[in-house]
Amino acid sequence: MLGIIAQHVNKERLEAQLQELSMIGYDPDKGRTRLPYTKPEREAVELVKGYMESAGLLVSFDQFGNLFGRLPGNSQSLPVVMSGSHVDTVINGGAFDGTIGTLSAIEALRVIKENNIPHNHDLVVGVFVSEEAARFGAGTLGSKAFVGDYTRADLDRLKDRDGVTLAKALQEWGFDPDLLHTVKGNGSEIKCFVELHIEQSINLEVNKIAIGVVDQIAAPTNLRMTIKGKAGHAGATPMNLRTDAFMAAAEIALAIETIANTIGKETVGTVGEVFVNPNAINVIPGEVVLGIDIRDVTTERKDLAIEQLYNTVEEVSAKRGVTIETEEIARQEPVKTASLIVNTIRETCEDLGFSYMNVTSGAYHDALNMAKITDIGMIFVPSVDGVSHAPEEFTHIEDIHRGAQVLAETLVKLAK
Ligand code: HGY
Ligand code: MN
Ligand code: MN
Ligand code: MN
Repeated sequence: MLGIIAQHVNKERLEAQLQELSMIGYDPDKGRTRLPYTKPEREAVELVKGYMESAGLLVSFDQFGNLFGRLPGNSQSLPVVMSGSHVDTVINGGAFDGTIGTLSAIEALRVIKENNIPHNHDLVVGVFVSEEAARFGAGTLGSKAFVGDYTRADLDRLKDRDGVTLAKALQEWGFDPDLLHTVKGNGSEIKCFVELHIEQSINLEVNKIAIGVVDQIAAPTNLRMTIKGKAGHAGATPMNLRTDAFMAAAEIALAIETIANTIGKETVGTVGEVFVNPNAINVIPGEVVLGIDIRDVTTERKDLAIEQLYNTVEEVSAKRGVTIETEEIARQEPVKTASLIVNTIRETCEDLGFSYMNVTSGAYHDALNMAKITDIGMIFVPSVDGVSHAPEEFTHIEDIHRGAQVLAETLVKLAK
């Protein structure tokens, strides 16, 4: 059966669906913006639901808004083999992050069904909502709920920058946050979860390798830091009488860069959000709010980075006379992929004659949460110039097609 499935994976159909999906939330000057639980994300989920239906899958939603397409296997009593990804984006994002894993998983199940490829386990595609942290400051919300990691209180705790809670956002789209307990596992035992994704870095491109076999996935701690100083006159206030919240924030931001550069190669730190109040050119900033993302592939190093950051916060607060409150919005732990899945992906690359190499994922994915309840694996395809989370994000359709072929063959092997 080797290669028979791969041969049917339809590159033109994938390309057309990617093109159609990429136009949702698209602005020619800015790229795509499909924030969680906004009209563009829901429109994208509806479009993908249509693709699932035309592929002949059994479609359902859970009470978190996650979408599932199921292809029943020959025996209904076995745990399901899952794939999938997400269709939301960051602000001004690209067309490939999340979408290629979603569409390729649907394509794989369509090809398996249309060619009557035998498989005992049910095959399920999961489209997890709210994978990006761009709205609520925490990412992978849909898969976190799917693995049972959120409490009802979390849905009231997490808020967007307009103060809209996650619970309210769910309700606006007709989902019931009080039914959160029904979301876990969507009623199925999961045998494994395999996600295809763009690499979002440059290893595959630089090494001219077709497929990345992911060995570990980095995880974030997301912090929201409120720095309070004293607003004042930008001209009349002597420098020695200022309590400038922005200068304190700047010192903290530069310390994050130094900490990330000194602890380890995979230790990274980003200040992606800065809110300056009152944000007027002739007013000394009285308050600044920073959105901070610290990651590593080991918990020890990530915790060391956070500890050093908190030490810096103490020093800056004492030195500058500002008060600093820090809220931990999310904390996830790095994971390793499962050797069963890794070996199946590698074997499939050999069968199909595709070059492959081990890669570490600096980005997190829904697979990070799925690792809590099942064996996971990830397949990467090259990102041009390693760019992602920007309109310039690009991956060639030939690479996507190869990734989809590897995914389809791998899923059938795991679902036998
Ligand atoms: O931020 C991430 O790593 C992912 O793309 N949401
Ligand atoms: Mn992303
Ligand atoms: Mn992604
Ligand atoms: Mn580093």
